[in-house]
Amino acid sequence: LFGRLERQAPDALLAIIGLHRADPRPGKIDVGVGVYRDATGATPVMRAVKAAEARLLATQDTKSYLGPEGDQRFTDLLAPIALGGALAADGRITGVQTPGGTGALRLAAELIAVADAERAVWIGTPTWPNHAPIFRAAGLTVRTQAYYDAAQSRVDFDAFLAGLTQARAGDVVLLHGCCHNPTGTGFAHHEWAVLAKEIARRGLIPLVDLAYQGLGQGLEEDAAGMHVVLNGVPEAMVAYSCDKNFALYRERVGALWVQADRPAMALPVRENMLVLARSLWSMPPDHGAAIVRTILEEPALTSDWRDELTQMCGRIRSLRAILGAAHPALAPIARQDGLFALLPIGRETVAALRAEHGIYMPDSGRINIAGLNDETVARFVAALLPHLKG
Ligand code: PLP
Ligand code: TYF
Repeated sequence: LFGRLERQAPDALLAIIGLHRADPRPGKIDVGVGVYRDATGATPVMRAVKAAEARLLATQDTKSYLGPEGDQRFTDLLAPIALGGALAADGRITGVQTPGGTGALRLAAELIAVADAERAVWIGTPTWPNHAPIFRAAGLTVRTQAYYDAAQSRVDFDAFLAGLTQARAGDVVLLHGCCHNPTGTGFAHHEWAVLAKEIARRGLIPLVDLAYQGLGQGLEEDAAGMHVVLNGVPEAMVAYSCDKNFALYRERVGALWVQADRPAMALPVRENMLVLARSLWSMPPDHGAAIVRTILEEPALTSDWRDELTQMCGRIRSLRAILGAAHPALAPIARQDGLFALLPIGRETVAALRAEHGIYMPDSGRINIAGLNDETVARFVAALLPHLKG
């Protein structure tokens, strides 16, 4: 049986962690994998998370099974933050805990497939390399449409809208809710409104991947575009990750919300989500969701979490401002959001930066802004400038 298997390449983004670690040069810079780093290069456990873990250790009296929905109080407390108060109270929307944003995307894919396996999923390019494989793994057809104008380092909104005209009514459109991976670009507020109208008019179903809420402009701001879409269409899905905004990465914390077209459909939708979850992972891991629940149950912890997140977001924004001011070709970075930016350089330059300067990024030229600090950003820019045009 296993003799039939072919070799597989490792995840290119995760491989950079090992390459950087193996480099003995003291001044090496890791702008590879997308995790937040503080000014010392660490990805610390957040204060509120530590406090919540201490409480859980002291008070948790069972590890017995929950159910396929996971910690429902976690999902219910998270809903007003992700969806806003009005949508969180909307009887058409139902949500369950998932193993990270990846689990939410996979559950969404499986739900689409059981409802109608003929629906295609439309994905703007470029995107997170795991998106297409997740939908294909559920047996769905993935189609791509242009999203990014590399020459201008901005969203090509006209091309994205033109891409939607190719979709059939009932197809699913994947949207990054904020902090686009890998480009850092996003739709302007008026573009979200146009998009919502177009999606509704064409009978498409938006699936919003919200993996970085609070790391762009702020918790409320980062979800505002998504709210416009949810309010403008009958059916929608939200794949949410707490792994970045609570820095819980390996704990695998996320949620999937599905908006049905009428309240009576929320229950059948939910029952199907639970059946699918049972065969995918039976029930999601508890610890990370219990941490988030504990933080959101306690106003003092919630406010400390928000403060630390705001500070993380501020650090990213100030690094963006420094990069944007360094060269005209980098100026768009100052106007973009989140951890990522796509540098206007080719693979040869990526290889040269790695070989000559110990600067690690994927071949796409995507950088994790938070991999820099006030000292390394100057060296990074100095190494990069000779390779930029204009
Ligand atoms: N969606 C995007 C755009 C991401 O960059 C990531 C990153 O890991 C995810 C989803 C998945 O997040 P998680 O680690 O919670 O599975
Ligand atoms: O794009 C990134 O760097 C993050 C982290 O298989 C990540 O989304 C990368 C690859 C992967 C899982 C997470």
